[in-house]
Amino acid sequence: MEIASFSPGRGSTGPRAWLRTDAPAQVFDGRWRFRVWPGLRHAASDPTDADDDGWSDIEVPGHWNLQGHGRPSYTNVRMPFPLDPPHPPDENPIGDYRLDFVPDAAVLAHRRRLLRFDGIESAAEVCLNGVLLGTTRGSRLTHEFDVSDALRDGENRLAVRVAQFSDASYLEDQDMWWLPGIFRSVTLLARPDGGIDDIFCVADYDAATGQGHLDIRVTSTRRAQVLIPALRVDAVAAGRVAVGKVTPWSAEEPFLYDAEVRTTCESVRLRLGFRRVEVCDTVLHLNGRPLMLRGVNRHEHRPEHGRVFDRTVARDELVLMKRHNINAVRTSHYPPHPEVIELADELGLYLIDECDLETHGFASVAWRNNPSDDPRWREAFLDRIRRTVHRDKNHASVLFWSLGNEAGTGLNLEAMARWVKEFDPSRLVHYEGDRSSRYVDVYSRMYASHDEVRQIGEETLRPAPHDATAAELHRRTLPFIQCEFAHAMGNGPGGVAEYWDLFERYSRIAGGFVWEWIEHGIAVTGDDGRRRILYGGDFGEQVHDGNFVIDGLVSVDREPRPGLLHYAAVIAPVQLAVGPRRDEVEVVNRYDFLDLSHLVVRWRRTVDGKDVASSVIDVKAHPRTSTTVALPETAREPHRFDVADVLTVEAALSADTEWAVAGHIVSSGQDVRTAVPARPVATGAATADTAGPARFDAITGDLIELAGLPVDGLKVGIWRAPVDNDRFRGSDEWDRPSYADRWHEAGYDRMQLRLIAREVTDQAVILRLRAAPPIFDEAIDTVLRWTPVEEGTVVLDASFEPRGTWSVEWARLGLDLTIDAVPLGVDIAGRGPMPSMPDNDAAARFGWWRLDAHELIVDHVRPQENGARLEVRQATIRTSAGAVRLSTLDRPFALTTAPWGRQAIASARHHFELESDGRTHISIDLLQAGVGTATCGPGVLPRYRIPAQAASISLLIGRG
Ligand code: IPT
Repeated sequence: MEIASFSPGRGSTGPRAWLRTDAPAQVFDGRWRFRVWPGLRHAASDPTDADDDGWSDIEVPGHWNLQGHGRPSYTNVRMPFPLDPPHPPDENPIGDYRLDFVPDAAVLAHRRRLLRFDGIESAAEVCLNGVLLGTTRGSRLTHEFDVSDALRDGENRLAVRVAQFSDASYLEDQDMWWLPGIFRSVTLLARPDGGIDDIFCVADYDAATGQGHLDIRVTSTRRAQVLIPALRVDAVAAGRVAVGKVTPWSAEEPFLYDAEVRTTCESVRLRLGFRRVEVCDTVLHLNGRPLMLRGVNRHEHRPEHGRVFDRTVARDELVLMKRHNINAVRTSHYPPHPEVIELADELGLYLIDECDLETHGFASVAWRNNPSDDPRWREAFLDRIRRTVHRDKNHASVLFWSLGNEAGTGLNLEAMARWVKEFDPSRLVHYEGDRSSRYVDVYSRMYASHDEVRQIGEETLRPAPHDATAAELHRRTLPFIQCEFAHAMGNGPGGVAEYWDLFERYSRIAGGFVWEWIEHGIAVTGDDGRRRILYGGDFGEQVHDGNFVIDGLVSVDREPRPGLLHYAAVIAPVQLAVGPRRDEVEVVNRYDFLDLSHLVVRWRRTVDGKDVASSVIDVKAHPRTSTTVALPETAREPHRFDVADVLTVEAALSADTEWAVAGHIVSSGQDVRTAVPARPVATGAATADTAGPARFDAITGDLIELAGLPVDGLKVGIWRAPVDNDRFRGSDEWDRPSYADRWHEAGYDRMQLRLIAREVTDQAVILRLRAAPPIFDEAIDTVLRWTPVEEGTVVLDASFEPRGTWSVEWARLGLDLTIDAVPLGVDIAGRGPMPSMPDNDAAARFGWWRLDAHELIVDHVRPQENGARLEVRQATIRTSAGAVRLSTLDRPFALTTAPWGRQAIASARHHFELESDGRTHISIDLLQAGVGTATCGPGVLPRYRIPAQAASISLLIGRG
């Protein structure tokens, strides 16, 4: 087997569209026989050998290292073996697959037959009945072999030898698990004589006239007809066919026409969406209108099955995207299973369909010998893009062909772009690595900072400098997208709303794609029988990139992380803002095509947790316009309240769609008016060690009992268990250590408390404390004044005054305490129901939320700070020993409640290592820093950082 060449695979028939046909087919998914060798030199010379020793059963499609043979391994950019192209390492598992089968009579009835492989990682050699059919390269690409002669009536033996690594690995260095095997279906296809071998159909829409046209090319020896019943089209399928007025396709209204292309021998079903994508004067247009891409990067991943496709799961994923206002997917970094493209057509998602190409490993040597610029690899590059484009060329959802990801620059990429432009001028070419944008149709970047995005937005509004190069002048004519931004790793990403403001502000900017959709954890069963989610390094890899593979908006089981909910609110296609006098709602229609008639907009007024009025308002607005709608008197007539008077406006679907039911909320807005309870009168019942329901240690002054509960506190906290973004240096501060390191260096994680003085008056117990990190001389002088008030309650006035220089910003500023009982839940009047961080909070609405214990924490695969609810005004913390109630008497606070402490979180490497310590850990934070997106991109924006500062809060505390 040849696995060290520069060439594409050999022996397959030319690439063509993946078509739905009535020609017979036989799918070979199921149990195959399998054996694995440690390297090619060990492998039996004859992969088809009759001997049954050493073979066992395996599931196809599947990855062998998720089925008990070897172990998965993860690297991001770096190659797990020496950069020695085109050679794979000697230590290179070789899997032999074998299938004995009898072809269906229906297939045998046709003289021509093809054997199709939709995905084999990384290189295969295919033999049928001892005849070598050829080899494959391009793991996520389709390969077909002509088996007309090799196929027998009766018993057949198919043998496929697969190399885990090959020359192809150098071109497939995507940030994901290395998962070898036949992981997509294998199908035997009958090819009727006079049948339809290929179709290339461009369904074009002319927005000026409303007319549709088909440009259709059919590969057949017979004459083909195209039929579109809904348009009464019955025409010869050749060249340009006018089809009259059509309803155009868009993600907002994914209108598809069922079509049939047929000869006398075969019929193929197509679902056609008429649309036109183009660039008009720096603006991305679809169907004659500007287009905004609200995107995510989607890898194919399932925790138990890797990249093996499951239609139900994939459909659910796309539905979940639609429910979260996502309208675009970059198929990072390879073409997904072909049915994903069909689903995108049906559900309405714009695609950047990306070629299976990434040579990122060469970045480790400053791109020396990068295959992208080495003529020996040229055919391999061209083969990959041809297979990508041919397979998916008939789909409305595909607006862009992407040449690949992170492959540097070079002649081979240019050649790919040229081929695409020539073959399919109806779509746009995308490639991020071409910074000068010489051979692409859109200027694309990843993780550009807010400032840079602003500059890019502005540059097309100003004349180019007189010495601008031709490339620069060309780039200035292009729309801009961020093909990756807002790295959704762990608790984050922060700063998305600020990006989106910029995307909305400049017409040149056509949106962006969050990195990334799903976390790629791998599920295994632990010794305790429980399911565990693992990441890089957990399988004993020598070279790995740890939890960098856990960076999604949804968990591995596709449960939304808070980041997804907030992203959905940021990109919501309708924005609702209640006017300051509550007399009107400003409605911004950000849809590109819809006029809001598909939505019901309702407002609701909630006073101290009770709904007091609501009604539906009539809203109409053309796409990309805004309007104001009056609110009735009941929205604002005076009402007494103790905590909050909240007006919430929600826009919901008025009818069921393919992806959500009527009533599904697309967007919401709020006006919140708050009040604070009057400060109760002191009862004058303080003693040396009690202040109403608060009891203090006679020696240390520590709080030991609160509202009848055994507690430990109060401590002053300025540190958090680092989130992933805290552990990395942001692109804005490359030259500085990460915040996690800075906090640790500065001792913030080891604060000490010194009691300066305890004063007891008949009104209050006053504790003067100095909270300070070890080693240095900064300090926070803290005064805790406990004033017993009416029956069983106490007012705590806490004030903080920093002393010294404090050169590192704080993670937060708050009071920490633990209750010696397990948490049962928390009821808040505050922003929720989901957790938020100050720069990642767009979806959090003020409300009276009842949260159960499991809702207090987010099970991040790698533990980190999480679970804060912001702007809380009242909270009841429920524990197994009873409840305590807090209300602010002035500013709101952020509340974090967890069954474990921050040190435990920070030192655990996996969620499953965390065990409740039987206590309830509570933080009442006056200030919290944002999280930013430093794992890739800029760190926390300055406005969300917290330099040392004085602050104070007054709380009323009692039994819950
Ligand atoms: C960028 C990659 O394109 C993407 O695949 C992923 O690895 C992401 O980073 C990080 O999760 S490349 C990076 C060097 C900016």
